[in-house]
Amino acid sequence: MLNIVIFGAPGSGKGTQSELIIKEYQLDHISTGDVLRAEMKNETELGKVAKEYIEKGQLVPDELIVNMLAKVLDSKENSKGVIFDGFPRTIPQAKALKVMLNERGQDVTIMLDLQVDEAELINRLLERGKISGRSDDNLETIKSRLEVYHNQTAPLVDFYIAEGKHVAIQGMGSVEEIFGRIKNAVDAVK
Ligand code: B4P
Repeated sequence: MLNIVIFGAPGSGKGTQSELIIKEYQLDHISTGDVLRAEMKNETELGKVAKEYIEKGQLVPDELIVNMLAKVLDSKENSKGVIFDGFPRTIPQAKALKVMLNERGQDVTIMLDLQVDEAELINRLLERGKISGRSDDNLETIKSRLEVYHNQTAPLVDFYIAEGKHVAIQGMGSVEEIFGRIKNAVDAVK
């Protein structure tokens, strides 16, 4: 099993690179952002709660995310491995993922930490906002998302360094260049 956590600030290229990784390694993809946006679109109970947090640039509470993730993970039982995109985003989520995978006789294989300058992140998200229609791709919300990232999500780097799973990936440059760096890192552990 090849279980990859793709990690980085908002706009660092997690979703973009995930698509290429899935094709290359035939993995299943779990994007908590995509699942939440589908719940919002379908106006489910979870979607209604999530909307309130996402529109403010805040994280959806851990308990809701972990329950949601457990259900999605059960639906991927026979896969060659999973790419976790946008999850975990907090230390409690990382601990919960470890328990969930260990219960299934698995673990995280590698954590790819996409490193991108802040000005570039803001620029990418503003550009995406022009076409995505996403309610969180505006300057005010982007600023809160970046602050939340620094306070709540960035500490995960130390968690995965301690686990011996962390690999830093230079996330500036063309999509293809960055994917080349990712392939080198994944091929070294698979
Ligand atoms: P996500 O959907 O995970 O969104 P994201 O971090 O904003 O985007 P991502 O990093 O995937 O985008 P990408 O860089 O690929 O989360 C949205 C919200 O959902 C969160 O703020 C939170 O509220 C909630 N949420 C999700 N997961 C949660 C969790 N686990 N716990 C709690 N809450 C959670 O793309 C950005 C843009 O850059 C694109 O337009 C792309 O085309 C462009 N781009 C990518 N690579 C590029 C490159 N190399 N050069 C130039 N442009 C590039």
